[in-house]
Amino acid sequence: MNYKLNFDVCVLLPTLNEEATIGKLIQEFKEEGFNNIVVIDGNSTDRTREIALSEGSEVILQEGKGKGQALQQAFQIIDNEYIIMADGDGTYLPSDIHNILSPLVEDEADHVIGNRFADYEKGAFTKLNLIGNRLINWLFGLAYGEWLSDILSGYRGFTKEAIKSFDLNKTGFEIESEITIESVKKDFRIVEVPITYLSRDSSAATKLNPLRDGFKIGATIYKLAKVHNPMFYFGIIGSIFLFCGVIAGFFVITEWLRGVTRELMTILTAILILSGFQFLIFGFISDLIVSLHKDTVRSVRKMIKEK
Ligand SMILES: Nc1nc2c(ncn2[C@@H]2O[C@H](COP(=O)(O)OP(=O)(O)O)[C@@H](O)[C@H]2O)c(=O)[nH]1
Ligand SMILES: [Mg+2]
Repeated sequence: MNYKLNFDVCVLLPTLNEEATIGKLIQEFKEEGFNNIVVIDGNSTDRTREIALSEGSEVILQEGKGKGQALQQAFQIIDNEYIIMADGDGTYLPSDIHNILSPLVEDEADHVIGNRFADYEKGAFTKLNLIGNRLINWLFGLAYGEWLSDILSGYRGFTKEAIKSFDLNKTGFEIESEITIESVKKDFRIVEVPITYLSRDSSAATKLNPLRDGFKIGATIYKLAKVHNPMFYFGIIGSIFLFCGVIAGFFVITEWLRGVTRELMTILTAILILSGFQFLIFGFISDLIVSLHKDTVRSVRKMIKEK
């Protein structure tokens, strides 16, 4: 089914030096029936803005730096009922937009993620990309209890209500994680749909550094879990302390069996194990507080809705 002009849709494309692909991309979205296209450009030094304008899209110059800042700025300005975002690098198919839009307009989702792992071209992901993505999706599931296949996808759709309620602070490539976390925290319905993922045009390099950005994304998922799943947040710290304590304790006992008493190591072992338990208990208590708080928020929401 084709979902087009009857709905108030904005297609949002963040770009940074994508002159090789942006023109064709805009043309193809128009062929699919979507004429309201906004390019948010990160001060490209090539002809990206010029091409985007000549293809009839609206072009906004981003004020700060990073894909995250660009999206935050665009989300504030755009006021359409549905917002679909995609990369400007031609790795996503404009024809897949119907898959993304359909759960939104059918009122089955508030946030739709295009799952790139459903169908990807050979070479679209490096080995490191594949491992990194798998790890990050797993960490996300563990921390937020929502087991998704592709939380880092750049092809997504949102309702206006969802977009306007997001509290976003990340300026770089952590933005996709932050958006997904915000959706889970605010109880929005997330649906994943299959899409096709192509490899990048050989003349344009990715702006993502897999190790540096991968690490930043992992750290964001972990840190933002503090107020959502404190048992996970403090549990990890507690487990590390306990693990070190057990290793130190093992050493102390084997030495003691040989007739040598290691006083300092014994003290260290005790501190590590006690601190580990403290963190775990702190996690349990925080978890209780968060659960109670969530119940209260739900009741308040229900009351507001029923009014
Ligand atoms: N406006 C803006 N867009 C950016 C910035 N960095 C990357 N992008 C765009 O965001 C999209 C995703 O970046 P990309 O390098 O393809 O990351 P990858 O898909 O994870 O390899 C592309 O369309 C980039 O041109 C930025 O700092 N500002
Ligand atoms: Mg890309």
